[in-house]
Amino acid sequence: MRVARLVAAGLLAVLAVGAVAAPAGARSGSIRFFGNGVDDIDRVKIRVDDPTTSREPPRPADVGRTDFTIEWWLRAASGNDAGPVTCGTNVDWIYGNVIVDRDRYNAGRKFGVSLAGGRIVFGVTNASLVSRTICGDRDLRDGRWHHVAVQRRRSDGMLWLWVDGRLEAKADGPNGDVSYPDGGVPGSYCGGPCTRSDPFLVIGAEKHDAGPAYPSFHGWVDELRISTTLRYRRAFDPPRRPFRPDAGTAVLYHLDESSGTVVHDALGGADGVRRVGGDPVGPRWSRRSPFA
Ligand SMILES: [Ca+2]
Ligand SMILES: [Ca+2]
Ligand SMILES: [Ca+2]
Repeated sequence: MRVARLVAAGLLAVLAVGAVAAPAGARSGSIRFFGNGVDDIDRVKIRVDDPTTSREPPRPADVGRTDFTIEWWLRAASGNDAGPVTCGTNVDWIYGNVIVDRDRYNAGRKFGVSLAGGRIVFGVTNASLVSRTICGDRDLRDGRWHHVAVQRRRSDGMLWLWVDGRLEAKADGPNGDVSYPDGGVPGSYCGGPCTRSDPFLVIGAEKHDAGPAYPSFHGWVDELRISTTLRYRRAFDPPRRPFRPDAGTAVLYHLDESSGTVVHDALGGADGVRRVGGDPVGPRWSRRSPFA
């Protein structure tokens, strides 16, 4: 009985590994953004809501109803010139070079991450428009890859910011559900309703193209994982290889595509779109990787 169970467990482990291993011949890579910040290009867009209906199945990238962790690797290029912001009870993360944007224009239940004065900045606003922005302390504009993780606890709104496995900031943030409201109607602040920006998670750019005061990220992003759990509770060694999906994984982007406009979610439920354009043309698939 015991042996049979062990054999079964081993078989399951083999099956699980086989199911998520990278296909033979796949190469590692990342995606490079150029900070264009105009015309809905130079970014990756992942839909989190369909504003025409409130009766659709849950979308995996629409986190905030539970705890969450958003993490990825980044390598800053030149051009991330946004100055430091004042951290505290505000939305000032929007003035950094925006890397992860789940904003809603002039509405609550939103969050995002940027680089301000080269430091990682993470902010959350709840349904009552109470906001909190927390700031890292190390300038990441050094040409190296860095692992960044931001976390939020649903029960009390606690926020954490980790860089290369070290806790750089922590604060008690606004409470409540910050997921995208189902069928939420975007406000008319984008030359009409913000239907092209609000209901998306945007990577690598400020989603509304609201102007030069709200700049976009210049550099590389790799291995973006969003989890519905708190991944980190103490200092940790940054991961040395790509993630494999587990029970806490909501979406996972290896960014190894090297061609095409589809940005594949390793779990298959939340493919994104690479919106290409600008000068220089971005975003571009890159062979750079923190795992080389
Ligand atoms: Ca990759
Ligand atoms: Ca709180
Ligand atoms: Ca929703």
